[in-house]
Amino acid sequence: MIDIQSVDYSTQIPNNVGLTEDRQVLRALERWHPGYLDWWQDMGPEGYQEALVYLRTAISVDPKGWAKFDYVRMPEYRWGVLLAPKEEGRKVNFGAHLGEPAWQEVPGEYRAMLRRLIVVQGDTEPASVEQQRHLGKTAPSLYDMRNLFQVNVEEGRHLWAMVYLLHKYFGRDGRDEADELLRRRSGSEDAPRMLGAFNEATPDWLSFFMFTFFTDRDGKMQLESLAQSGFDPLSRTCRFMLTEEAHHMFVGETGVGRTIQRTCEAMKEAGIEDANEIDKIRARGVVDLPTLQKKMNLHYSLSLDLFGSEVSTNAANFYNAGLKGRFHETRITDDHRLTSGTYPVAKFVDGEIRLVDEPALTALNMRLRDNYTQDCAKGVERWNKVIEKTGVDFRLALPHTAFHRQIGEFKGVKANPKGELLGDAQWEKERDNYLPSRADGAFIESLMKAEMRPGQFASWIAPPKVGIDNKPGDFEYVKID
Ligand code: BYC
Ligand code: FE
Ligand code: FE
Repeated sequence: MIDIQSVDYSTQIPNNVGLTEDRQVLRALERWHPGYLDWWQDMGPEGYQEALVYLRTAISVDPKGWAKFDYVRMPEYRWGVLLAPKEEGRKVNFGAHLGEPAWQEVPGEYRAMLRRLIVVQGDTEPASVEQQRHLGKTAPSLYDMRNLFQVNVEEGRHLWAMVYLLHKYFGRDGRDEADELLRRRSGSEDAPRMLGAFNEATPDWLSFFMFTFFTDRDGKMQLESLAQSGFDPLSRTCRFMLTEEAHHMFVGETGVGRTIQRTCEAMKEAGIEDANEIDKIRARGVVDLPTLQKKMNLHYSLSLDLFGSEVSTNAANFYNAGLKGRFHETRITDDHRLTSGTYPVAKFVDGEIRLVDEPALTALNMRLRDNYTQDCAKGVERWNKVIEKTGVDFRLALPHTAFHRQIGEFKGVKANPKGELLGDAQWEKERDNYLPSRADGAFIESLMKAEMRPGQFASWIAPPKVGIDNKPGDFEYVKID
Protein backbone atom coordinates (compact mmCIF):
# COMPACT_ATOMS: atom_id res chain seq x y z
CA MET A 1 0.00 0.00 0.00
CA ILE A 2 1.28 3.49 -0.75
CA ASP A 3 1.57 5.76 2.22
CA ILE A 4 -0.51 8.75 1.20
CA GLN A 5 1.01 10.88 3.93
CA SER A 6 4.49 10.70 2.47
CA VAL A 7 5.69 12.12 -0.79
CA ASP A 8 7.33 10.24 -3.64
CA TYR A 9 10.62 11.97 -4.48
CA SER A 10 11.77 9.33 -6.96
CA THR A 11 10.11 11.09 -9.90
CA GLN A 12 11.13 14.46 -11.39
CA ILE A 13 7.94 15.83 -9.90
CA PRO A 14 7.56 14.92 -6.21
CA ASN A 15 3.99 13.93 -5.49
CA ASN A 16 1.56 11.97 -3.39
CA VAL A 17 -0.92 11.38 -6.20
CA GLY A 18 0.69 8.29 -7.74
CA LEU A 19 2.07 10.09 -10.78
CA THR A 20 4.36 7.17 -11.65
CA GLU A 21 1.28 5.08 -12.43
CA ASP A 22 -0.47 7.98 -14.18
CA ARG A 23 1.79 8.11 -17.25
CA GLN A 24 -0.33 10.46 -19.33
CA VAL A 25 -0.58 13.16 -16.70
CA LEU A 26 3.06 12.68 -15.72
CA ARG A 27 4.06 13.21 -19.34
CA ALA A 28 1.85 16.29 -19.68
CA LEU A 29 3.41 17.78 -16.55
CA GLU A 30 6.91 16.90 -17.76
CA ARG A 31 6.16 18.80 -20.94
CA TRP A 32 4.98 21.83 -18.95
CA HIS A 33 7.98 21.70 -16.57
CA PRO A 34 10.67 23.32 -18.81
CA GLY A 35 8.37 26.28 -19.52
CA TYR A 36 7.85 26.65 -15.80
CA LEU A 37 11.60 26.67 -15.15
CA ASP A 38 12.08 29.27 -17.89
CA TRP A 39 9.37 31.36 -16.28
CA TRP A 40 11.06 31.00 -12.87
CA GLN A 41 14.43 32.06 -14.32
CA ASP A 42 12.89 35.07 -16.09
CA MET A 43 10.33 36.17 -13.53
CA GLY A 44 11.48 34.64 -10.23
CA PRO A 45 13.73 36.30 -7.62
CA GLU A 46 16.15 38.52 -9.50
CA GLY A 47 19.85 38.15 -8.72
CA TYR A 48 19.62 35.22 -6.29
CA GLN A 49 18.97 32.19 -8.45
CA GLU A 50 22.39 30.76 -7.55
CA ALA A 51 22.26 31.56 -3.85
CA LEU A 52 21.88 28.74 -1.33
CA VAL A 53 18.72 29.39 0.64
CA TYR A 54 17.72 27.65 3.87
CA LEU A 55 14.29 26.46 2.70
CA ARG A 56 11.67 24.08 3.94
CA THR A 57 10.45 21.46 1.51
CA ALA A 58 7.31 19.41 2.08
CA ILE A 59 8.11 15.73 2.56
CA SER A 60 4.72 14.63 3.85
CA VAL A 61 1.22 16.02 4.11
CA ASP A 62 0.92 15.13 7.76
CA PRO A 63 0.47 18.53 9.43
CA LYS A 64 2.73 17.48 12.30
CA GLY A 65 5.87 16.73 10.34
CA TRP A 66 5.64 17.79 6.75
CA ALA A 67 8.68 19.99 6.40
CA LYS A 68 12.39 19.34 6.00
CA PHE A 69 14.86 22.26 6.08
CA ASP A 70 18.02 22.45 3.98
CA TYR A 71 20.13 24.73 1.79
CA VAL A 72 18.69 24.73 -1.72
CA ARG A 73 19.26 26.77 -4.89
CA MET A 74 15.78 28.00 -5.75
CA PRO A 75 15.70 26.69 -9.34
CA GLU A 76 16.44 23.25 -7.81
CA TYR A 77 13.57 23.45 -5.31
CA ARG A 78 11.47 20.27 -5.53
CA TRP A 79 8.14 21.73 -6.57
CA GLY A 80 5.64 18.98 -6.11
CA VAL A 81 2.01 17.99 -6.27
CA LEU A 82 0.69 17.47 -2.76
CA LEU A 83 -2.88 16.77 -1.76
CA ALA A 84 -4.24 16.35 1.75
CA PRO A 85 -5.28 12.73 2.43
CA LYS A 86 -8.59 11.57 1.06
CA GLU A 87 -11.42 11.44 3.58
CA GLU A 88 -13.40 8.27 3.01
CA GLY A 89 -17.07 8.87 2.44
CA ARG A 90 -16.74 12.62 2.00
CA LYS A 91 -19.92 14.29 0.72
CA VAL A 92 -20.93 17.44 -1.12
CA ASN A 93 -21.67 19.62 1.89
CA PHE A 94 -23.73 22.46 0.40
CA GLY A 95 -25.74 23.59 -2.61
CA ALA A 96 -28.09 21.71 -4.90
CA HIS A 97 -26.15 18.43 -4.56
CA LEU A 98 -26.00 18.49 -0.77
CA GLY A 99 -25.49 14.97 0.61
CA GLU A 100 -24.34 13.34 -2.65
CA PRO A 101 -20.90 11.70 -2.60
CA ALA A 102 -18.10 14.19 -3.32
CA TRP A 103 -17.01 14.11 -6.97
CA GLN A 104 -13.75 12.43 -7.89
CA GLU A 105 -14.18 13.50 -11.51
CA VAL A 106 -15.33 16.82 -12.93
CA PRO A 107 -19.13 17.02 -13.07
CA GLY A 108 -19.77 17.72 -16.77
CA GLU A 109 -22.38 20.44 -16.28
CA TYR A 110 -20.01 22.49 -14.11
CA ARG A 111 -16.83 21.95 -16.08
CA ALA A 112 -16.45 25.54 -17.34
CA MET A 113 -17.23 27.08 -13.96
CA LEU A 114 -14.80 24.81 -12.16
CA ARG A 115 -12.04 25.42 -14.68
CA ARG A 116 -12.55 29.16 -14.30
CA LEU A 117 -12.18 28.98 -10.50
CA ILE A 118 -9.01 26.90 -10.79
CA VAL A 119 -7.53 29.22 -13.40
CA VAL A 120 -8.26 32.36 -11.35
CA GLN A 121 -6.73 30.74 -8.28
CA GLY A 122 -3.73 29.55 -10.30
CA ASP A 123 -3.17 32.95 -11.88
CA THR A 124 -2.59 34.73 -8.57
CA GLU A 125 0.27 32.42 -7.54
CA PRO A 126 2.88 33.25 -10.21
CA ALA A 127 1.63 36.85 -10.22
CA SER A 128 2.80 37.33 -6.64
CA VAL A 129 6.24 35.91 -7.47
CA GLU A 130 6.49 38.39 -10.35
CA GLN A 131 5.44 41.26 -8.11
CA GLN A 132 8.09 40.40 -5.54
CA ARG A 133 10.99 39.57 -7.82
CA HIS A 134 13.05 42.73 -7.18
CA LEU A 135 12.93 42.60 -3.40
CA GLY A 136 15.93 40.36 -2.76
CA LYS A 137 18.25 43.25 -3.54
CA THR A 138 16.95 45.37 -0.67
CA ALA A 139 16.36 42.69 1.97
CA PRO A 140 16.64 44.12 5.51
CA SER A 141 18.36 40.89 6.67
CA LEU A 142 19.23 37.39 5.52
CA TYR A 143 16.41 36.15 7.74
CA ASP A 144 13.89 38.27 5.84
CA MET A 145 15.43 37.39 2.50
CA ARG A 146 14.99 33.72 3.27
CA ASN A 147 11.36 34.27 4.22
CA LEU A 148 10.73 36.11 0.95
CA PHE A 149 12.22 33.24 -1.04
CA GLN A 150 10.30 30.66 0.98
CA VAL A 151 7.07 32.45 0.14
CA ASN A 152 8.12 32.69 -3.51
CA VAL A 153 8.92 28.99 -3.98
CA GLU A 154 5.68 28.03 -2.25
CA GLU A 155 3.63 30.33 -4.48
CA GLY A 156 5.40 28.55 -7.33
CA ARG A 157 4.22 25.27 -5.82
CA HIS A 158 0.68 26.62 -5.58
CA LEU A 159 0.84 27.21 -9.31
CA TRP A 160 1.88 23.57 -9.71
CA ALA A 161 -1.08 22.55 -7.56
CA MET A 162 -3.58 24.22 -9.92
CA VAL A 163 -1.70 23.11 -13.03
CA TYR A 164 -1.91 19.51 -11.87
CA LEU A 165 -5.69 19.80 -11.62
CA LEU A 166 -5.87 21.36 -15.08
CA HIS A 167 -3.75 18.63 -16.66
CA LYS A 168 -5.33 15.77 -14.79
CA TYR A 169 -9.00 16.72 -15.11
CA PHE A 170 -9.44 19.07 -18.07
CA GLY A 171 -7.61 17.45 -20.97
CA ARG A 172 -6.70 19.66 -23.86
CA ASP A 173 -8.21 22.94 -22.67
CA GLY A 174 -6.65 22.30 -19.28
CA ARG A 175 -3.24 22.10 -20.96
CA ASP A 176 -3.94 25.34 -22.83
CA GLU A 177 -4.91 27.09 -19.62
CA ALA A 178 -1.74 25.79 -17.92
CA ASP A 179 0.32 27.33 -20.73
CA GLU A 180 -1.55 30.62 -20.42
CA LEU A 181 -0.70 30.74 -16.71
CA LEU A 182 2.96 30.99 -17.74
CA ARG A 183 2.24 33.58 -20.42
CA ARG A 184 0.38 36.29 -18.51
CA ARG A 185 2.52 38.73 -16.54
CA SER A 186 1.77 40.94 -13.56
CA GLY A 187 1.33 44.54 -14.69
CA SER A 188 1.58 43.69 -18.41
CA GLU A 189 -0.39 45.83 -20.89
CA ASP A 190 -1.28 43.02 -23.31
CA ALA A 191 -1.47 40.02 -21.00
CA PRO A 192 -2.04 41.15 -17.42
CA ARG A 193 -2.82 38.85 -14.50
CA MET A 194 -6.55 38.29 -13.99
CA LEU A 195 -7.30 40.08 -10.72
CA GLY A 196 -6.63 43.73 -9.93
CA ALA A 197 -4.34 43.52 -6.90
CA PHE A 198 -2.01 41.15 -8.74
CA ASN A 199 -1.08 43.80 -11.28
CA GLU A 200 0.00 46.35 -8.67
CA ALA A 201 3.66 46.95 -7.90
CA THR A 202 5.29 45.68 -4.71
CA PRO A 203 7.97 48.38 -4.61
CA ASP A 204 9.41 47.91 -1.12
CA TRP A 205 9.54 45.57 1.86
CA LEU A 206 6.72 47.26 3.71
CA SER A 207 4.52 46.60 0.71
CA PHE A 208 5.68 42.99 0.78
CA PHE A 209 4.78 42.60 4.45
CA MET A 210 1.42 44.31 3.94
CA PHE A 211 0.79 42.13 0.90
CA THR A 212 1.53 38.91 2.77
CA PHE A 213 -0.65 40.06 5.65
CA PHE A 214 -3.62 41.33 3.60
CA THR A 215 -3.47 39.71 0.18
CA ASP A 216 -2.20 36.28 1.20
CA ARG A 217 -5.04 36.39 3.72
CA ASP A 218 -7.49 36.74 0.84
CA GLY A 219 -5.69 33.64 -0.41
CA LYS A 220 -6.47 31.96 2.89
CA MET A 221 -10.17 32.86 2.74
CA GLN A 222 -10.57 31.81 -0.89
CA LEU A 223 -8.68 28.56 -0.27
CA GLU A 224 -10.86 27.88 2.77
CA SER A 225 -13.95 28.27 0.56
CA LEU A 226 -12.51 26.09 -2.18
CA ALA A 227 -11.40 23.52 0.42
CA GLN A 228 -15.16 23.02 1.01
CA SER A 229 -15.61 22.10 -2.65
CA GLY A 230 -17.62 19.06 -3.65
CA PHE A 231 -14.94 18.45 -6.27
CA ASP A 232 -12.74 16.41 -3.98
CA PRO A 233 -9.34 16.84 -5.70
CA LEU A 234 -9.72 20.64 -5.44
CA SER A 235 -10.69 20.38 -1.80
CA ARG A 236 -7.70 18.18 -0.98
CA THR A 237 -5.30 20.42 -2.88
CA CYS A 238 -6.52 23.55 -1.11
CA ARG A 239 -6.35 21.90 2.29
CA PHE A 240 -2.65 21.28 1.87
CA MET A 241 -2.03 24.75 0.41
CA LEU A 242 -3.57 26.24 3.54
CA THR A 243 -0.84 24.73 5.70
CA GLU A 244 1.74 26.64 3.63
CA GLU A 245 -0.36 29.82 3.62
CA ALA A 246 -0.05 30.12 7.39
CA HIS A 247 3.66 30.89 7.05
CA HIS A 248 3.02 33.59 4.43
CA MET A 249 0.70 35.43 6.77
CA PHE A 250 3.17 34.94 9.62
CA VAL A 251 5.83 36.66 7.50
CA GLY A 252 3.47 39.59 6.91
CA GLU A 253 2.22 39.94 10.44
CA THR A 254 5.62 39.69 12.09
CA GLY A 255 7.25 41.83 9.39
CA VAL A 256 4.88 44.72 10.09
CA GLY A 257 5.02 43.98 13.83
CA ARG A 258 8.82 44.20 13.88
CA THR A 259 8.68 47.44 11.89
CA ILE A 260 6.28 48.90 14.44
CA GLN A 261 8.48 47.66 17.27
CA ARG A 262 11.58 49.36 15.86
CA THR A 263 9.71 52.63 15.22
CA CYS A 264 8.34 52.79 18.75
CA GLU A 265 11.74 51.95 20.25
CA ALA A 266 13.38 54.69 18.19
CA MET A 267 10.73 57.18 19.31
CA LYS A 268 11.36 56.28 22.94
CA GLU A 269 15.14 56.50 22.52
CA ALA A 270 14.77 60.00 21.07
CA GLY A 271 12.16 61.07 23.60
CA ILE A 272 9.54 61.68 20.88
CA GLU A 273 6.06 61.43 22.38
CA ASP A 274 3.91 62.47 19.43
CA ALA A 275 3.58 59.82 16.68
CA ASN A 276 2.73 62.61 14.23
CA GLU A 277 6.16 64.25 14.46
CA ILE A 278 6.95 62.62 11.20
CA ASP A 279 10.17 64.40 10.25
CA LYS A 280 11.79 63.82 13.62
CA ILE A 281 10.79 60.17 13.59
CA ARG A 282 11.97 59.61 10.04
CA ALA A 283 15.30 61.19 10.90
CA ARG A 284 15.89 58.14 13.15
CA GLY A 285 15.81 55.87 10.10
CA VAL A 286 12.44 54.30 10.92
CA VAL A 287 8.96 54.39 9.38
CA ASP A 288 6.53 56.68 11.20
CA LEU A 289 3.25 55.05 12.26
CA PRO A 290 0.96 57.36 10.19
CA THR A 291 2.78 56.17 7.06
CA LEU A 292 2.30 52.56 8.15
CA GLN A 293 -1.39 53.33 8.48
CA LYS A 294 -1.46 54.64 4.89
CA LYS A 295 0.28 51.50 3.61
CA MET A 296 -2.33 49.49 5.46
CA ASN A 297 -5.16 51.53 3.92
CA LEU A 298 -3.80 50.78 0.46
CA HIS A 299 -3.27 47.05 0.82
CA TYR A 300 -6.48 46.39 2.71
CA SER A 301 -8.60 48.21 0.13
CA LEU A 302 -6.88 46.47 -2.79
CA SER A 303 -7.45 43.12 -1.07
CA LEU A 304 -11.15 43.82 -0.42
CA ASP A 305 -11.55 44.15 -4.18
CA LEU A 306 -10.43 40.52 -4.52
CA PHE A 307 -13.71 39.33 -3.05
CA GLY A 308 -15.62 40.52 -6.13
CA SER A 309 -18.97 42.30 -5.98
CA GLU A 310 -20.87 42.14 -2.70
CA VAL A 311 -23.91 40.86 -4.54
CA SER A 312 -22.88 38.29 -7.11
CA THR A 313 -24.72 35.72 -9.19
CA ASN A 314 -21.36 34.09 -9.93
CA ALA A 315 -20.92 33.42 -6.23
CA ALA A 316 -24.48 32.06 -6.01
CA ASN A 317 -23.82 29.76 -8.95
CA PHE A 318 -20.52 28.50 -7.51
CA TYR A 319 -22.35 27.70 -4.29
CA ASN A 320 -25.40 26.06 -5.84
CA ALA A 321 -23.12 23.91 -7.93
CA GLY A 322 -21.29 22.74 -4.80
CA LEU A 323 -17.98 24.08 -6.06
CA LYS A 324 -17.18 26.92 -3.64
CA GLY A 325 -18.58 27.02 -0.13
CA ARG A 326 -18.54 29.42 2.79
CA PHE A 327 -15.76 29.89 5.31
CA HIS A 328 -16.08 26.92 7.72
CA GLU A 329 -19.18 25.73 5.83
CA THR A 330 -19.47 22.47 7.75
CA ARG A 331 -19.40 24.29 11.11
CA ILE A 332 -22.35 26.50 10.16
CA THR A 333 -25.78 25.29 11.28
CA ASP A 334 -28.34 26.11 8.59
CA ASP A 335 -29.78 24.38 5.53
CA HIS A 336 -26.51 24.65 3.51
CA ARG A 337 -28.64 25.46 0.47
CA LEU A 338 -29.50 29.07 1.23
CA THR A 339 -32.86 28.81 -0.50
CA SER A 340 -34.16 31.40 1.96
CA GLY A 341 -32.51 33.74 4.43
CA THR A 342 -30.83 37.08 4.01
CA TYR A 343 -27.50 38.68 4.73
CA PRO A 344 -26.84 42.39 5.42
CA VAL A 345 -24.84 44.03 2.65
CA ALA A 346 -23.26 47.48 2.85
CA LYS A 347 -24.67 49.48 -0.05
CA PHE A 348 -24.63 52.97 -1.41
CA VAL A 349 -28.25 54.17 -1.28
CA ASP A 350 -29.47 57.74 -1.84
CA GLY A 351 -26.00 59.09 -1.30
CA GLU A 352 -25.53 57.21 1.95
CA ILE A 353 -23.84 54.01 3.02
CA ARG A 354 -26.41 51.63 4.52
CA LEU A 355 -26.81 47.97 5.40
CA VAL A 356 -29.45 46.36 3.19
CA ASP A 357 -30.70 42.77 3.51
CA GLU A 358 -29.98 40.74 0.39
CA PRO A 359 -30.70 37.07 -0.34
CA ALA A 360 -28.00 35.10 1.48
CA LEU A 361 -27.18 33.17 -1.67
CA THR A 362 -26.16 36.18 -3.74
CA ALA A 363 -24.46 37.86 -0.75
CA LEU A 364 -21.79 35.16 -0.39
CA ASN A 365 -18.90 37.37 -1.48
CA MET A 366 -19.92 39.93 1.14
CA ARG A 367 -20.11 37.26 3.79
CA LEU A 368 -16.66 35.91 2.99
CA ARG A 369 -15.32 39.45 2.94
CA ASP A 370 -16.78 40.03 6.40
CA ASN A 371 -15.05 36.88 7.64
CA TYR A 372 -11.86 38.25 6.12
CA THR A 373 -12.27 41.63 7.81
CA GLN A 374 -12.70 39.92 11.18
CA ASP A 375 -9.53 37.92 10.59
CA CYS A 376 -7.60 41.08 9.60
CA ALA A 377 -8.90 42.97 12.62
CA LYS A 378 -7.41 40.39 14.99
CA GLY A 379 -4.00 40.86 13.44
CA VAL A 380 -4.30 44.64 13.64
CA GLU A 381 -5.14 44.30 17.33
CA ARG A 382 -1.92 42.33 17.82
CA TRP A 383 -0.03 45.18 16.13
CA ASN A 384 -1.73 47.64 18.46
CA LYS A 385 -0.55 45.53 21.40
CA VAL A 386 3.03 45.97 20.16
CA ILE A 387 2.55 49.75 20.13
CA GLU A 388 0.82 49.75 23.51
CA LYS A 389 3.61 47.78 25.16
CA THR A 390 6.16 50.41 24.20
CA GLY A 391 3.97 53.13 25.71
CA VAL A 392 3.53 55.05 22.45
CA ASP A 393 0.10 56.64 22.11
CA PHE A 394 -1.18 55.58 18.68
CA ARG A 395 -3.61 53.06 17.23
CA LEU A 396 -3.79 51.48 13.80
CA ALA A 397 -7.24 50.79 12.36
CA LEU A 398 -8.69 49.16 9.27
CA PRO A 399 -10.25 51.74 6.93
CA HIS A 400 -13.97 51.64 6.10
CA THR A 401 -14.92 49.21 3.32
CA ALA A 402 -16.09 52.15 1.17
CA PHE A 403 -12.59 53.60 1.13
CA HIS A 404 -10.61 53.48 -2.15
CA ARG A 405 -12.53 50.71 -3.90
CA GLN A 406 -12.41 49.62 -7.53
CA ILE A 407 -14.84 46.69 -7.44
CA GLY A 408 -18.42 46.38 -6.22
CA GLU A 409 -20.83 48.77 -4.50
CA PHE A 410 -18.27 51.41 -3.64
CA LYS A 411 -16.44 51.47 -6.91
CA GLY A 412 -15.64 55.08 -7.72
CA VAL A 413 -17.13 56.39 -4.46
CA LYS A 414 -14.87 58.92 -2.77
CA ALA A 415 -14.79 58.30 0.94
CA ASN A 416 -12.23 58.80 3.68
CA PRO A 417 -11.02 55.89 5.84
CA LYS A 418 -13.85 56.62 8.31
CA GLY A 419 -16.37 56.08 5.51
CA GLU A 420 -17.37 59.74 5.24
CA LEU A 421 -18.18 60.75 1.70
CA LEU A 422 -15.97 63.36 0.08
CA GLY A 423 -16.38 65.58 -2.97
CA ASP A 424 -13.88 65.17 -5.81
CA ALA A 425 -11.95 68.30 -4.90
CA GLN A 426 -11.79 67.34 -1.25
CA TRP A 427 -10.61 63.84 -2.14
CA GLU A 428 -7.82 65.26 -4.29
CA LYS A 429 -6.77 67.51 -1.46
CA GLU A 430 -6.83 64.83 1.22
CA ARG A 431 -5.76 61.77 -0.74
CA ASP A 432 -2.15 61.97 0.41
CA ASN A 433 -3.30 61.85 4.03
CA TYR A 434 -4.91 58.47 3.41
CA LEU A 435 -2.76 56.70 0.86
CA PRO A 436 1.04 56.63 0.52
CA SER A 437 2.16 59.76 -1.35
CA ARG A 438 5.10 60.01 -3.70
CA ALA A 439 7.11 61.56 -0.89
CA ASP A 440 6.21 58.67 1.43
CA GLY A 441 7.29 56.22 -1.27
CA ALA A 442 10.58 58.04 -1.76
CA PHE A 443 11.24 58.05 1.98
CA ILE A 444 10.53 54.34 2.33
CA GLU A 445 12.71 53.64 -0.66
CA SER A 446 15.55 55.57 0.97
CA LEU A 447 15.40 53.13 3.90
CA MET A 448 15.53 50.04 1.71
CA LYS A 449 19.23 49.30 2.09
CA ALA A 450 20.23 45.67 1.91
CA GLU A 451 21.70 44.20 5.08
CA MET A 452 23.50 40.98 4.16
CA ARG A 453 25.54 40.29 7.28
CA PRO A 454 24.21 37.34 9.30
CA GLY A 455 22.40 38.50 12.43
CA GLN A 456 22.27 42.15 11.32
CA PHE A 457 19.10 44.11 10.52
CA ALA A 458 18.35 47.31 8.61
CA SER A 459 17.66 50.42 10.68
CA TRP A 460 13.89 50.27 10.32
CA ILE A 461 13.09 46.75 11.53
CA ALA A 462 13.59 44.83 14.78
CA PRO A 463 15.03 41.29 14.78
CA PRO A 464 12.55 38.43 15.10
CA LYS A 465 11.96 36.85 18.49
CA VAL A 466 12.97 33.39 17.27
CA GLY A 467 14.73 32.12 14.17
CA ILE A 468 13.29 29.90 11.47
CA ASP A 469 13.67 26.21 12.39
CA ASN A 470 14.88 27.48 15.80
CA LYS A 471 18.16 28.68 14.32
CA PRO A 472 20.29 31.12 16.36
CA GLY A 473 20.21 34.87 15.66
CA ASP A 474 23.38 34.94 13.56
CA PHE A 475 22.42 31.99 11.36
CA GLU A 476 23.34 32.42 7.68
CA TYR A 477 19.89 31.91 6.13
CA VAL A 478 21.10 32.70 2.63
CA LYS A 479 24.60 31.96 1.33
CA ILE A 480 25.31 34.32 -1.51
CA ASP A 481 28.05 33.20 -4.02
N1 BYC B 1 -10.18 42.07 -10.38
O1 BYC B 1 -19.57 38.49 -9.49
P1 BYC B 1 -18.26 39.15 -9.39
C1 BYC B 1 -4.24 34.05 -3.51
C2 BYC B 1 -14.48 39.91 -12.18
S1 BYC B 1 -5.53 35.18 -3.61
C3 BYC B 1 -10.55 41.78 -11.65
O2 BYC B 1 -18.19 40.51 -8.88
P2 BYC B 1 -17.12 36.74 -8.48
C4 BYC B 1 -2.89 34.57 -3.35
C5 BYC B 1 -14.93 38.48 -12.09
O3 BYC B 1 -13.88 37.57 -12.41
C6 BYC B 1 -6.99 34.18 -3.87
N2 BYC B 1 -11.71 41.20 -11.97
O4 BYC B 1 -17.22 38.30 -8.60
C7 BYC B 1 -2.63 35.65 -2.54
C8 BYC B 1 -16.09 38.45 -13.04
O5 BYC B 1 -15.57 38.35 -14.36
P3 BYC B 1 -16.39 37.57 -15.49
C9 BYC B 1 -7.29 33.91 -5.32
C10 BYC B 1 -12.55 40.89 -10.97
O6 BYC B 1 -16.93 36.12 -9.79
C11 BYC B 1 -1.36 36.13 -2.42
C12 BYC B 1 -16.70 39.84 -12.89
O7 BYC B 1 -15.67 40.66 -12.33
N3 BYC B 1 -8.34 32.96 -5.47
O8 BYC B 1 -4.46 32.89 -3.59
O9 BYC B 1 -18.17 36.23 -7.58
C13 BYC B 1 -0.31 35.54 -3.10
C14 BYC B 1 -17.90 39.84 -11.98
O10 BYC B 1 -17.58 39.10 -10.83
C15 BYC B 1 -12.23 41.14 -9.63
C16 BYC B 1 -9.60 33.25 -5.84
O11 BYC B 1 -9.94 34.37 -6.11
C17 BYC B 1 -10.99 41.75 -9.35
N4 BYC B 1 -10.61 42.04 -8.08
O12 BYC B 1 -15.80 36.67 -7.58
C18 BYC B 1 -0.56 34.45 -3.92
C19 BYC B 1 -10.58 32.11 -5.86
N5 BYC B 1 -13.27 40.72 -8.87
O13 BYC B 1 -16.53 36.15 -14.99
C20 BYC B 1 -1.84 33.96 -4.04
C21 BYC B 1 -11.22 31.88 -7.19
C22 BYC B 1 -14.19 40.24 -9.70
O14 BYC B 1 -17.68 38.30 -15.59
N6 BYC B 1 -11.94 33.04 -7.68
N7 BYC B 1 -13.76 40.33 -10.97
O15 BYC B 1 -15.50 37.70 -16.69
C23 BYC B 1 -13.19 33.40 -7.30
O16 BYC B 1 -13.76 32.78 -6.45
C24 BYC B 1 -13.85 34.55 -8.00
O17 BYC B 1 -13.38 34.57 -9.31
C25 BYC B 1 -13.59 35.93 -7.35
C26 BYC B 1 -14.54 36.93 -8.02
C27 BYC B 1 -13.83 35.86 -5.86
C28 BYC B 1 -12.19 36.43 -7.60
FE1 FE C 1 -0.55 30.81 -2.79
FE1 FE D 1 0.53 32.73 -0.08
